[in-house]
Amino acid sequence: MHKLQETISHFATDGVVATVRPFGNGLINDSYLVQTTGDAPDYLLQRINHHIFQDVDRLQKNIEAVTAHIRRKLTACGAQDVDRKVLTMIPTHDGKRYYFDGENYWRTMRYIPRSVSYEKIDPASSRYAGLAFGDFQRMLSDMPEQIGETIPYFHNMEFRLQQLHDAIRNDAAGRVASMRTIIDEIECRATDMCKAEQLHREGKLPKRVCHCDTKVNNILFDENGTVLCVVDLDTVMPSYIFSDYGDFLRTAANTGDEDDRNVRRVGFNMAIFRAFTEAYLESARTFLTDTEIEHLPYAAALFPYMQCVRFLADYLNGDTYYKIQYPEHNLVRTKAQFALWQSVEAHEAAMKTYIESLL
Ligand code: GN1
Ligand code: MG
Repeated sequence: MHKLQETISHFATDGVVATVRPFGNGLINDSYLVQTTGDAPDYLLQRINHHIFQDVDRLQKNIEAVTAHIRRKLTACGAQDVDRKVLTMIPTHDGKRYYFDGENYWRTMRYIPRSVSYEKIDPASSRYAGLAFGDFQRMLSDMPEQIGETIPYFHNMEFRLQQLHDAIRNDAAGRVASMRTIIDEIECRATDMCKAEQLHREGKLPKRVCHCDTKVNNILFDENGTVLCVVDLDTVMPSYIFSDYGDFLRTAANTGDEDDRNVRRVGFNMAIFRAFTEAYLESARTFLTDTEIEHLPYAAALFPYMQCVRFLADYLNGDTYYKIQYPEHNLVRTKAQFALWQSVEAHEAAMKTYIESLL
């Protein structure tokens, strides 16, 4: 039997497996679509990157807690089609949350039928996404289980800069000399960009349960263009609401690609910003503090900046974290995120004015 077919056979799925093929564009885990014959559901089989998610047991427990809580909420409010609005994890035949083959960790969930994800979306879909993230944060605000950080200091800007400094000091791939200009520009703005940690220390900014990987391609839409659910729940953890707001805009409001080789294509799309922000505030305004709202433009700039720092650190380390498709991929990503960050900052005043007009 083919290795992947053998792997899926350990899970308590229905039906007979017809095909297993690579799926999606994630930079961390590997995903496979498992198609079955007849009426049985299809599944998504994933190899968990355990170098990055080192406590797989904890990770899978978190996902179970989060999906169970969302399912209860949806059921309580009489939502239709609940199985397409929240992930269903499939246990192994012996009731475990994942399967370890001696080398790799695997998990399986139901594939949500008739769902699509996009790399690019328009203002109308961004509106749905804004409502969806507000609801997601609200639904998780009273989750009884305590969940911890699945990756310590994941969206902590001070920590990400620290990692960059370590990468510069080690210069493992001998690439630091060629990156001086961009490193200097990053450094100039470091204190300002660490404002979230500063506000948190001063007791002015709470942590809430957030998704922490709200890139556009982690949102599933139905055939009518409304949001079904947010997937890729590995990083659900306590964070500042800036995480979900900012990372969505980083990917959705970029006129170019995350790894665009042509930085002139990269820019901040204000129409997407407006549609998303209006809807997000509509849904999240009931629980956001004034400080959180006031810093949304900062959040929009923070995530391209943070991603630029993370891609650059990985480039300097010799590409050990993100999957790359060609040798300079992390350099191209760094420059594209840098360009996006600059464009977002250029729109800061306009963002502030727009947000004020909504309040
Ligand atoms: C990773 O797995 P994926 O591609 O959804 C990363 C995110 C980054 C993103 C950049 C665990 O997400 O934090 O923003 O790549 N996830 C992790 O594309 O590091
Ligand atoms: Mg993903």
